Amino acid sequence: MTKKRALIIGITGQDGSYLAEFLIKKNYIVHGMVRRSSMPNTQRIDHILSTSRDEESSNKKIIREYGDLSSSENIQNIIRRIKPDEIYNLGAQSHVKVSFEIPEYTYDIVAVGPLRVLEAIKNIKPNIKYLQASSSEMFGNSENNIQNENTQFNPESPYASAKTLGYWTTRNYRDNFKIFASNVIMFNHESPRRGLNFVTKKIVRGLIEVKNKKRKYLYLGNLNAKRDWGYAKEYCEVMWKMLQLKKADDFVIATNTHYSVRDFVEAAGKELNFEIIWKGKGTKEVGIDKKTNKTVIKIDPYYFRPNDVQSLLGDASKLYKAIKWKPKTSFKKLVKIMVDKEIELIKNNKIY
Ligand code: NAP
Ligand code: G4F
Repeated sequence: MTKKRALIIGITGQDGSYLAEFLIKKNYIVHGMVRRSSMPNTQRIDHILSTSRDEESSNKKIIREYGDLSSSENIQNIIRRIKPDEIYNLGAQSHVKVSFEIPEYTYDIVAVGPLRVLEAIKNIKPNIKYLQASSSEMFGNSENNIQNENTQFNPESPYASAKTLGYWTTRNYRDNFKIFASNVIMFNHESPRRGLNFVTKKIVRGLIEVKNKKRKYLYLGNLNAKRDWGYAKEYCEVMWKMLQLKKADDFVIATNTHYSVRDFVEAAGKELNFEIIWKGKGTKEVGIDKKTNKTVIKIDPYYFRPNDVQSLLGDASKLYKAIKWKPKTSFKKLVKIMVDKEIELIKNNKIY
């Protein structure tokens, strides 16, 4: 049987690396778009990165395609050459706060990027199946306490607005040009491979460094925001399942539970033998380790956003029904996975 060929855009990121491992196990030939950089940016995929460009001798490894979502020419050349069966667009400037600082760049990559890919699919090989990584951030501060596929979008950051454009572009190409194009509307998902400046990874690494006396305090922003945190490795399997359905469609993926940033600090602290209690209010609030009476958490307004989404909670029942999938990793387990792996990474002087 001929092997299926997938192109993953954003392969060096958290999700791209898990998806690549999964597709390789499924016997796919996997090509991955890697941005050119002056320093290696492939830490998360080095263990599965081929040294060969040849599909035959790549031997269950990823073939690197240098590329960038900012360039139509580049995207078209890659698609024309490798003619994939499936494209997973996970590439993005994915940090919400950063999007307020570089809105134009964020729109270019996050909103126009999907358009560039879909236009290339339409013109080069319209039977390619396309998956767009959409975001729960599109719901913003919603009037609905629980969000699903029918909840109105209310994007409140440049990132969310750009993702909303990407979402609609995907639907337009599905409806107007009959392309198999689906949106996976993902609520927050974390793992040891999460980028260092997202709050979960920052808390885990920061608290370990406080424990190891490498730093005195961990500085955070809004402690009260609630997120529906799932495990990234599980969500990547869903992406593949969505492209195996008979019809393209849009699905929310979430755990249907949510916790605050404060809860995450306490849970990660517990794994590290801290007992964190809170004193003070607003920017003067501190997190203190009850066992030593030392302050470990401080607030730095630098981490506040011009507008923050206060609560996200997903209802993924449509997905559960369509592919019989349910999340397996609880919040507590996720925190433990992240803490245990981070201790090992720090010991080995490694960053994912
Ligand atoms: P991530 O770790 O930040 O990875 C983003 C990937 O996009 C990286 O491979 C990055 O390359 C690549 N990228 C950035 N700019 C690019 C450009 N101009 N051209 C090509 N590639 C570019 O994100 P993630 O957590 O894996 O998330 C995957 C996708 O899902 C993203 O689109 C994100 O917006 C979306 N999403 C994530 C979550 C979540 O909770 N994780 C929730 C909803 C939606 P470098 O490694 O070179 O930076
Ligand atoms: O970890 P975060 O930066 O994730 P955020 O903004 O929810 O975005 C993530 O999830 C989206 C899906 O809903 C994705 F689309 C997006 O790509 C990304 O993966 O922040 C989570 C919460 C926010 O309310 C933030 O204000 O944590 C709060 N927070 C508090 N202190 C902090 C910090 N966030 C960061 N990054 N750093 C802090 O020091």
